[in-house]
Parts: sequence; C-alpha cells; structure tokens
Amino acid sequence: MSQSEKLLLQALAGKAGPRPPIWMMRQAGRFLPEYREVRATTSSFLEFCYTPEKAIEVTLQPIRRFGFDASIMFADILVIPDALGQKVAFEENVGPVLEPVGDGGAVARLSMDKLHEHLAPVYETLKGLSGALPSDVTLIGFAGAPWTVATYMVGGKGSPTQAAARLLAYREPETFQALIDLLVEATASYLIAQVEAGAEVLQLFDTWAGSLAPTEFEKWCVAPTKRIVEAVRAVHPDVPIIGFPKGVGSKAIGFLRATGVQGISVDTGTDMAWARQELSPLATVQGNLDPLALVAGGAALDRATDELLEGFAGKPYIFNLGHGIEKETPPDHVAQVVRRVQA
Ligand code: 1CP
Repeated sequence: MSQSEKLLLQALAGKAGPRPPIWMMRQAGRFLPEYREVRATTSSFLEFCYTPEKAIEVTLQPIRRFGFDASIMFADILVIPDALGQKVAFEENVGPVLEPVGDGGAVARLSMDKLHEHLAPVYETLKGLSGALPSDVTLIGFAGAPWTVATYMVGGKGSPTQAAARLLAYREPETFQALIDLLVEATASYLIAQVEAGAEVLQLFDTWAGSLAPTEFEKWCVAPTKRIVEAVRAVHPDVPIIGFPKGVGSKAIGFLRATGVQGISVDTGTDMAWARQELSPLATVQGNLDPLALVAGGAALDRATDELLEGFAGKPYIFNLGHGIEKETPPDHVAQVVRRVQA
C-alpha cells in the first residue's frame, strides 16, 4: 500500500476514505496479558521504555491482536523531564514521582545537552517499528505538550487539579515561562528526531489543558503548541500533527485556528454533533468513545460505536477513545469495536 492510501494519512489530509481509520490511546498496556508478560521482565518503567526490543514488541502486540490502522510507539511523556536531567521514577500503584522543579534555580539546572543521547533508544524503537509494521499501518510518534509535562515537573506527581503548576505560573510567571520555553525547544527537537526515525504522524498530549483559565490556556497551551507546530513544520512541512487539548470544550476552536494542527482528539465529554459542526471545518476530528463503554461491552458498546460512525459518515474522521484504555478492559471488547468500525 502506498503512503497516500493509508487510512490515517488520508483522514488527516481531510479526505473521508472508504471507512474511518481506528486506533486507541493506550492500545499497548496493562489490559493486555501479553503486555504484562513483557513488562514483568523489567522492574523500572523508564528502563522498559528505553529498551527498544521490548518497546517494539509491546507496540506491535495490539496491531497483531486487533489489526488497528495505526500504531503509537511505546514510550511515555515523562521521558522529556528525564532527558533534561530531572529525577523521574514510576512507582507501582502510585504513578510518576519526580523531584519537583519549584524555582528558577531548579529550571536553570535542567539542560538540553544530553537530550538526544538520552532519547536515542526511542528513535531506535521507531526505526525498528518502521520496518516491522504491516504496510497499511501508520506509525504515530508523540510527546506531552509543555503544559501537561510541566504539571508533573512542578508538582512532582500527578494531581487532580494541577495546583502546583498553576500556582507557580501565577506567582513566578518568569520562572514558569522559562520552563515552558525549555520544554518547547526540547519537545520540538524530540518530535523532529522522531520524524527522522520514521514517525509518520505526531500527537501532542495536553491531558491537563482543561484546568487552565482562558487567559492561561492561551499562554501555556495554545502559544507553546503553536511554537512547536511551527518548529516541526519548518523542517518537516508535510507531517500531520494531532492536538489533544483535553477538557477544553469550545476553546478547541481558538486552539485550532491558532495552531493549525491537522487533527484534534476530543475527550468523552465532547458533544460530537457540535464537534462535527464547529471543529470538522478546521481539522480532522478524532475520538471520543467512552473508555468505560469499552469496559462495559455488549449492546451499549455497539450503540456508542454506531453513534460515532453515523455522526461522522462522509466526513474525514478518526475513530478513537476520549481518553486511554482502562486496565480493566476485556480485550474482546476492543476486538468487537475494531470489527464494527472496519466492517
Ligand atoms: O507499568 C506500566 O505499565 C505503567 C503504565 C503506563 C503505560 C502503559 C504508563 C505510566 N505509561 C504508559 C505508556 C504511555 N503513556 C503511552 C504509550 C503508547 C500507547 O498509548 O499505547 C502513551 C502515549 C502515554 C502518554 C501519557 N503518559 C500521558 C498522556 C495521555 C494520557 O493518558 O492522558 C500521561 C498523562 C502520562 C503520564 C503517566 N504515565 C504513566 C502513568 C501512570 C502516568 C500518570 C497518569 C496520571 O497522572 O493520571
């Protein structure tokens, strides 16, 4: 299959192909027994991400099992703080734990010097995947958007409100801006290297964009994303970028106008009739099946799948979830959705 026939690339070029492409956020992960088996061979999650052979294997598992149309490389958004010199660990049943960056001195101690050396295993993973994927499957690279990565860097862990980062941004705007500037530069450079290693599409995860007030949303989500998009396009003008400013509601319109990304991933709470009307003219919409409908399965899952397919019939559209797969998800339910979308 030629590049231009891949369904995900067609959809992102604004063409409604014969059917929508389907992939799922967190399609590799703990809901799959074969993932848990490989994962059990390395205790440190970051070391697991930095072992190309294992990262390639778990990236391929959901492609083999379900036949998704796209494959997202296995890594994590927190490899960037790790590569900038911050201490990052993942603790079992806790999640990420970082040594918090709380002032200008801590920001100044971060450095891009070893960025690519540190991230070289991720590029090896992409190169390996490029050769290993079926010819009709699109390879997606990704990074966390600066705001979301900064929430973990400043807070030192995940949090429901992202209060630590929001407070630092109000109290010490210059310090926070310096952190965001560093993340813009590092992330753009990381994404450019991903394209050179074989990524055909890039997704920017801004999971915590929804906690920002409108003015702060402009400053810490829209403006940094725009700078990254411009930097990547300056080198690779044709690589489509999908934004995922989660939980931002109607602010997605301004986000699309300002950043010019080709795709927008929308969360489960988004009204898809509204998205079709307001967002589809600006970008290809991706989403937003409820990850819990996927856990539930049965007729409710078929109904939710059909609503999305019918709602976007005739439009360029990417079938996906509104957020990542839950670890309790029965794999058979994923197969049920893939069959229905690809029928
Ligand atoms: O031991 C394990 O298996 C840990 C679970 C796990 C997995 C499977 C983590 C820890 N990260 C990942 C992989 C991952 N993370 C991918 C791989 C590709 C795929 O989707 O199949 C991707 C794209 C991510 C992105 C990511 N990491 C995001 C953005 C998307 C989202 O889910 O909102 C975020 C916020 C993270 C941080 C992270 N990584 C892991 C945890 C437990 C967390 C914290 C989440 C939180 O604060 O709630």
